[in-house]
Amino acid sequence: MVSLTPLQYRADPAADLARVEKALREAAKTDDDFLTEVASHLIPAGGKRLRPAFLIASALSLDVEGDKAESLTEEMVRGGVAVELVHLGSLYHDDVMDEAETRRGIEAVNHRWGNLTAILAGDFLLAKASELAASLGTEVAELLAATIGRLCEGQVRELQLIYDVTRNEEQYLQAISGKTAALYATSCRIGGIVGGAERAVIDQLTEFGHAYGMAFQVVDDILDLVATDEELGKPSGNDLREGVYTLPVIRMIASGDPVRELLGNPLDEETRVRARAAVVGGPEIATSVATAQSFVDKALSTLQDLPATTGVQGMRDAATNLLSALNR
Ligand code: GRG
Repeated sequence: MVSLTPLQYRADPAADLARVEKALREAAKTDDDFLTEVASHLIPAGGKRLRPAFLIASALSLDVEGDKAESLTEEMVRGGVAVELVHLGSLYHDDVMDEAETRRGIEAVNHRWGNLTAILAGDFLLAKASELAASLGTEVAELLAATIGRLCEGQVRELQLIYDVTRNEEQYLQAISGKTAALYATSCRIGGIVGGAERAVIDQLTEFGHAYGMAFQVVDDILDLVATDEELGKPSGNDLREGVYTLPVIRMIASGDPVRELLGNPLDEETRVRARAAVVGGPEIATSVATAQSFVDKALSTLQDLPATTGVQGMRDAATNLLSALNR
């Protein structure tokens, strides 16, 4: 399976992430055994834990002594769990919308227990995230609440233009800014806040997270077209099937390519294969990779004047390596 490169923000981030993991499992527990089972379902199934990792890396970005396990505070762990719970809750809801059968290689929550249960368990995860965020102060609580709103806005922008062959680049970038980049930006911002960084640095970290998140989603969308079913762990060209026209497709349609005639409606299997082959064979994959690279460059430039701590180096490496997922 293709996986986007995880974040090595210190020599051994595993010990930090083990603390996040334990707290994450605790956060999904409740007095009701059934709700605990449903809310915990996707946690042991994997996931890269990128958002908590960015939060901790950001929190440690000014830690010039560097690389000390004891520098990880309880607040950083709680922040990491909060952003991962928002991500997880959004996956539960996303899988309901997509009628997904699998997620992280196991049966999706909606498929196993039905939509109503999946929606409620997703709500529960968001509630737990909010509770943890509130324990970190009103600024973090407000930030996380606003971010959940941004995710919903991004997703609605995407939904409004399903199967719409007139979807343009600006509309695409607005949607991914909300549905993906907002939570990366907030993860880095909360890291800066709980790490005690000064305001200007907190803003730089936030900008890094946003630019990284934009690059991440563009790469994810390219992979959906170019990777094989085995590499993705799900059928490739899924976005085309669902009528979500991503950057390469938008550009190909705008160029006047006849692929437009194949799109605009739900596709049968044969047409999806043809449409995907057309996009993969066109120049728009390379120009979209260049767009992802420009977001990576932007992310790197925001970190330019920060000290070369292991936290900052890890964030730089994660951004630099992002496009390597495409060189399979
Ligand atoms: C209720 C918070 C909330 C949102 C509702 C459904 C929805 C609105 C938004 C969906 C947002 C969404 C699914 C965006 C895609 C994000 C994304 C890139 C997911 C994949 O992230 P990875 O690769 O996944 O980090 P793992 O499994 O590694 O954690």
